[in-house]
Amino acid sequence: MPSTMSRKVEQSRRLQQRAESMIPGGVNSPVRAFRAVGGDPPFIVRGKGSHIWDADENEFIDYIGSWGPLILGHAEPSVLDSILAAACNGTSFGASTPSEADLAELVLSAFPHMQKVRFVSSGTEATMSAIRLARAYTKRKYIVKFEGCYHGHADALLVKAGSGVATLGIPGSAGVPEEFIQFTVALPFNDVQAVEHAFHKFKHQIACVIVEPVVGNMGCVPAADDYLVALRLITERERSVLIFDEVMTGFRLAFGGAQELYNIRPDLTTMGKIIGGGLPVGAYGGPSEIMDLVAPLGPMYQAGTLSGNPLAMAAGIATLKQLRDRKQEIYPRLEALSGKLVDGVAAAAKEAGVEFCHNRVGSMFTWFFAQGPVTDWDSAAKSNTEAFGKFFRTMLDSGIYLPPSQYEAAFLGAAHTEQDVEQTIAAAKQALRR
Ligand code: HOZ
Repeated sequence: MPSTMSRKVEQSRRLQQRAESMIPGGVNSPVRAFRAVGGDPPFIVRGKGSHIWDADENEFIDYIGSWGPLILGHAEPSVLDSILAAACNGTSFGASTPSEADLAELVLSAFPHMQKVRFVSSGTEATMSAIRLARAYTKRKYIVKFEGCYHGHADALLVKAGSGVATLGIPGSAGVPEEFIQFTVALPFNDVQAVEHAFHKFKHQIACVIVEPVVGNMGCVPAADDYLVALRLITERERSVLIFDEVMTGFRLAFGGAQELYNIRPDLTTMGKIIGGGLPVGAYGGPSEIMDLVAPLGPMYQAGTLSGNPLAMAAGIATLKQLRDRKQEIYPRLEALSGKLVDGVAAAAKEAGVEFCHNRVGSMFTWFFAQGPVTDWDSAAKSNTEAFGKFFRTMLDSGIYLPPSQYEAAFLGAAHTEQDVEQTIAAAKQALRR
């Protein structure tokens, strides 16, 4: 069980210093450096189920789950077996392997609007490619995205982006020439009028609207009632492509993602995380009418040496098969356990008189240190990030590993137990009282 108070940090601190001498910030993805919350980032050496251990042998209940992919938990036996079996046959060929169509079949079975899917190696590649495809299909230049949404780090998408960009308070990114973002229109999330206005202003010029149907990258922020319906209706009317970025929500909120949950069919869907079962993967898909523009069938070019990598396919297949076969059990349980956790901590905050609100959809959630409601980037940005940092550090010292940023969603998985949840609520009670 996780220790109740205070953790050893000597080994992690030594590893961080070593990494810092060679890797920018000592990390290969900025949020991991804990700049927004302070303290020593634990160096993780092992995970099993819902728990992870660091180099100082501290044990944590993990609510990051590798930022979403590990819905079945760490080192899940069927996923490991599948990866090992694939690895024994070789790790990469740069040629087609049978497992690519096996994973494609599973993905297409869950997302009825998709007739074809292309695998890439990350969510960034998936969204970047989907946008290129939308531009190829419509022969238009402008794209609409929403403030606080994050769709990877392609140049044109680093405009008012969420995730690490929001965490570090970077307005955009250095190194992105103005000309590269001149066709990116960033609008407030959950504001239908802003979308109508943009389509009026850029008449017949908007290739696509890309949206996280439940935002996970400014913390968890759900779409308001009928917002996604409005986006669907407007994009249809304007013959613009609607892209659901389901990198986080795909196979998490339901087997068929947010589009199943809300019963809305986008034109293109991007995915990542869960479909790779913890190995690097991304995907984009849609109807053949659009997907057949992708090379070699059509003129939209996109390629990758490790695309469709057999190990990633194996991990994804094992994960999706479990989710498919156990969906009647897994998703209702995720809903119930996440509800208990999120409400339990919210009640503790109320009792402690802390300014606090929460958002949750299924097993994605965020506790905001803000009065709320948090419905868009402006309201999320009102959060007291100092109070969040304090809460985060106290929870970490109590063996609870939350995302080290107010602006990243937390995830619960199938391996979490009632005991994990009770222990987390108890730790939060103490932390909030302080
Ligand atoms: N910004 C990523 C999640 N939204 C974090 C990825 C990582 O650090 O692994």
